[in-house]
Amino acid sequence: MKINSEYNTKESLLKLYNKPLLELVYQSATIHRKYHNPREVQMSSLISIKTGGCSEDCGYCPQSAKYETDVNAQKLMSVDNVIDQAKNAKKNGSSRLCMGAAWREVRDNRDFDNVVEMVQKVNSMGMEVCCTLGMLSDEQAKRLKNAGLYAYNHNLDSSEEYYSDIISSREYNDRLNTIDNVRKSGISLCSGGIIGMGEKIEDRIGLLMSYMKMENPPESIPINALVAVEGTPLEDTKEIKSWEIIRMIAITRIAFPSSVVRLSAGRNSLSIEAQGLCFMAGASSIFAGDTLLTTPNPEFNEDMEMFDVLGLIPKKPFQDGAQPTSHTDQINENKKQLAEKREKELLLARKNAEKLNFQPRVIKSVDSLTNDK
Ligand code: SAM
Ligand code: DTB
Ligand code: SF4
Repeated sequence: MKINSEYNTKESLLKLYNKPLLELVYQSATIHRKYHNPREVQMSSLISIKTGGCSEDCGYCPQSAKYETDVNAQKLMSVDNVIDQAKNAKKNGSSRLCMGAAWREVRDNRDFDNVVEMVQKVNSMGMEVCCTLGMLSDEQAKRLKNAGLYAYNHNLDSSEEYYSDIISSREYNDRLNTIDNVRKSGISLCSGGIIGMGEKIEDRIGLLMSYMKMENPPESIPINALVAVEGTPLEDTKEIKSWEIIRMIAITRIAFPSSVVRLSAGRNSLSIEAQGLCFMAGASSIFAGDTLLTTPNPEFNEDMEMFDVLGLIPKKPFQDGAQPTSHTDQINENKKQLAEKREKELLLARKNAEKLNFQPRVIKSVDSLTNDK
């Protein structure tokens, strides 16, 4: 069941949100175990393949070039480096890899060509590959799908009403357009939001209502709690209480019974008990590893202890959808063929020069040409 039509209005969702906490958790846990294995939690790893220097002004984000934070802008990581990190993540039990780039939008350039290659290689390792690269055209979405991308993450982050309070460099509709392009390409959609940015409860409900209105709501809904970072406009925002996260997870689970609800950023301030209630309420995924994109996350060993204490088991890949096939990427293939052709031409030219006994002119050193000595 994609949506729960009992809760497809703002009023019904608000009433649900305000239910006595344990009643709410009991209701969401009941739905959760009907649609999911309650012991399974997916470990997903994040790699920040392109960090910092982003032209957008998202008020929560330490990677925006508009704010002075500790994040230094870096170039796109190399394909080899990404694959090494992906192998390590797989070895540690992650079945999904999410590659994030601090881009406003994807551009058709060499960096994107490399991201396409990363997608092909990680998919061939048998992991679910997810990308979050900013806005995407329909052609770019098709190219990623062809390369074997499993999911695309593009968050609406809050309600349409609250959006302009946190971001001025793009509009809600821009996000919706990318979501549309992802949908048209057939890539699985991961889209959710952040709570604890100073929004009202109605804005949290508004975020879910945006997904309710979709013909095809997201298969994956990450719920992030704001990680307030020094230097960003939201640096002094008061941390939200764990039960607000639990409530948000519970209503998301009830409203979208078959989607995967992800307990995402903000786990560093949650006890094992609080996280346990999040899993009970319907979360079935975490980001594993001591760093999210740029901010801290619980250590791998702490999470292993938590899995042990709570009796959780890591979820295997492709339980909710088949592994995509990676097809040849024509742009990268043409580039490769051109490079091979050039290499052959160069080799031939060298051979011909040797045949003609061509001796390159030896240029005398500058010293020997001067009369200074
Ligand atoms: N640039 C791309 C974009 O904005 O879609 C991809 C990367 S962006 C960092 C991915 C998501 O990270 C954002 O949509 C937001 O939900 C989340 N995020 C960023 N900074 C955060 C913070 N300080 N606390 C919680 N979540 C955050
Ligand atoms: C999502 O919703 N949360 C993740 C993932 N999708 C890309 C990112 C969280 C980022 C938290 C801030 C940081 O580490 O920079
Ligand atoms: Fe850029 Fe994404 Fe951060 Fe916004 S959230 S500033 S688009 S990296």
